[in-house]
Amino acid sequence: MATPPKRPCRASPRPPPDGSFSRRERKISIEGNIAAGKSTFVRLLQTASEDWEVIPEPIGKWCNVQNDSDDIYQELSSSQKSGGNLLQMLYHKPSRWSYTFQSYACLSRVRAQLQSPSAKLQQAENPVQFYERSAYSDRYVFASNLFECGNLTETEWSVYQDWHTWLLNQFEPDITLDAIIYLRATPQRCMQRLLHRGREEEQGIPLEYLEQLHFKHEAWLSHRNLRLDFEYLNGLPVLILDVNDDFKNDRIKQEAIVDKVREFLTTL
Ligand code: UDP
Ligand code: D5M
Ligand code: MG
Repeated sequence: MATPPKRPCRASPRPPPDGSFSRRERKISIEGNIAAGKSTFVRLLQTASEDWEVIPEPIGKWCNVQNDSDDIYQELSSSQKSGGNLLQMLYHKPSRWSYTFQSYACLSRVRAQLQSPSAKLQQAENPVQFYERSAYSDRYVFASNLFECGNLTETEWSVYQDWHTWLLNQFEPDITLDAIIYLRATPQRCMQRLLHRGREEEQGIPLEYLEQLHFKHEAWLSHRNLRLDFEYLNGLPVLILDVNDDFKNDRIKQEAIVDKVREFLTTL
């Protein structure tokens, strides 16, 4: 007889009344500053195990916002279909676009975090979904910093926090994370990688912005002294990986990193 799985399969998207809900797959968010190396890291994880699935950040959507449910939209040519570039708009005029960006970023993160595991992952023995960032970094790193810099007004920040808390609570436990992996690099190293990557929208980002985001990450995931509205986040296991030295083209470093991830998973 087959041994029953340690964590029973998800039968319905809602918890049973006795609160015994659990899902098989682990959900782990990969956090870190802009250009720290998250996408490079998740691509590495994707190839490291059949049991691991990666959900990248939906940056393509932010750079080309489209309304494809609109009837008129269906009749447009592809050049007419090209929508707004919200990331560019955010960097160009943050005081105008921060709130809009945060609404769309959060919507796309929640959608991503609700994504069911692929058919392949459902067959896996120890399935893990790795997300490139989460709805929590949206709020506790980016939105919070934009507010402190005056790019979200008091009213926008209050409204945002209100619906963010409500929305995420509605979708618990489906979007609840099991752990976080924090890729830590100095703001200077991130700036170097950002320039090397050459994403057009980001070329005017000053070092100061990366420093602000770095301090937010540190407070949240290293010192763990940020006040968080979601109680469970305070006790969430966090693996900190130093990625200041290049790992992209170094097989030995990559193997060491993957080993650390495997070891971390055994502790969850
Ligand atoms: N990169 C690098 N060495 C590393 C990791 C990343 O040169 O060890 C480069 C990568 O090729 C890219 C840039 O740094 O050009 C930013 O990396 P990525 O897009 O993975 O960062 P993210 O913004 O997703 O954290
Ligand atoms: O991040 C992708 C890009 O998107 C980078 O310029 C930061 C930006 N980003 C991501 N999430 C947010 C939120 N919530 N607010 C503002 N800006 C955001 P990368 O680090 O390259 O993966
Ligand atoms: Mg990325």
